[in-house]
Amino acid sequence: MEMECWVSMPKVELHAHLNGSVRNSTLLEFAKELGEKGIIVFSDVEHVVLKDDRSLTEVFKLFDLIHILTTDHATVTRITKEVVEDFAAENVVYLELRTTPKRNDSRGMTKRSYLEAVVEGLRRVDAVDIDFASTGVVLENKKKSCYMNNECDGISRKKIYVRLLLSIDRRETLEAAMETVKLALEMKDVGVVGIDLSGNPRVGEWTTFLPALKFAREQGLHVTLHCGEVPNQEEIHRMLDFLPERIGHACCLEEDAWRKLEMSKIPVEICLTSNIRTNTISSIDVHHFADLYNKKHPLVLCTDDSGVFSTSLSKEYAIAAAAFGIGKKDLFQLARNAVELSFAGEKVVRELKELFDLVGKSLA
Ligand code: 6MZ
Repeated sequence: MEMECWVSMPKVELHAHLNGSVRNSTLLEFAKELGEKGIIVFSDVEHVVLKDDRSLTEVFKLFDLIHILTTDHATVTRITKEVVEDFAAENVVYLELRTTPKRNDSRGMTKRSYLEAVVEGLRRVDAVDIDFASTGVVLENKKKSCYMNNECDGISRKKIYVRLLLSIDRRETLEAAMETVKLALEMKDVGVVGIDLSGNPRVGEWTTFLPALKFAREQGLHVTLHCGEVPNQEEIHRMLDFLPERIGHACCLEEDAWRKLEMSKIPVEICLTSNIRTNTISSIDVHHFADLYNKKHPLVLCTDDSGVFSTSLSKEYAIAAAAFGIGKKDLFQLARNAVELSFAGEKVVRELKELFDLVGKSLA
């Protein structure tokens, strides 16, 4: 099927890391600037940024590099704006964007000021209309908005809903994680809806963060965990016992953990290209997506790090269609079902479903 059909379909993105979703061209532009200032050697960085196949270990080395390139408020604002506009351009109608608030004393950056820079990026989005605040603030032109330009009358614009998840990095201390959760609570009115636990799965113990995750949940924040990116069965079991509202990846589950996942019905954020590129799954035909999909387990297709893995949500749909033989109508239904898995709340879920139903009618 033509790529265009996956691009034009409305989609929901629930697992995208901000710094992993930066365009290569933007990263290279930053690298050039830092190279000219003598802070880094441009050619070394260029080689790493443009490399295509990476192990999981190499991916985390690349994130350290990306973080060097993106550490100041103006840069964080710019990448946020670009990432949202890129997702909107391929008709992602709801984006739950996650990022790790970072403190950087040398730049006068606190976790709070980092997050404020992200929110400023949302405010600067101008290529499309954006709804990013849970209180319902919509920044839009006076023009009517709709999800696809080509279906509208030329005056209308695309619209994207954006909500934020704050990530706790497994390298952090419990104290830093608590700071992130408290920040999330303070920033609920600019669309922060939950907490994610991510970072190098071979680093740290997830139990370190359990008090912060429990606190988040008690305070009404939604929680999603990266679970089973490496085969640590003890951790996988304990994570599933915690009953997070969603988990990311779920790649390395042995039989009893797999059964536990199926029984629990915890929705899974599936990142096909990421899993294949990092060799977490050996090839697409043995990917657990097929089993979950056939068993009607709640799941959603996601990009993870569209910049780092040179992918897009449309490509992920195209890959699923080709690898598992799923037709457009069924993948449209999968995208529509994913609306229910968002952390955005009833009103947004209702509005998104209406939008999907409107488009669905035109497909029928
Ligand atoms: C685990 C990942 C990840 O937060 O700086 N991250 N954590 N597994 C993955 N699979 C490949 N991909 C990204 O975005 C980058 C950060 O997201 C997490 C890592 O902590 C990475 O440093 P932010 O915007």
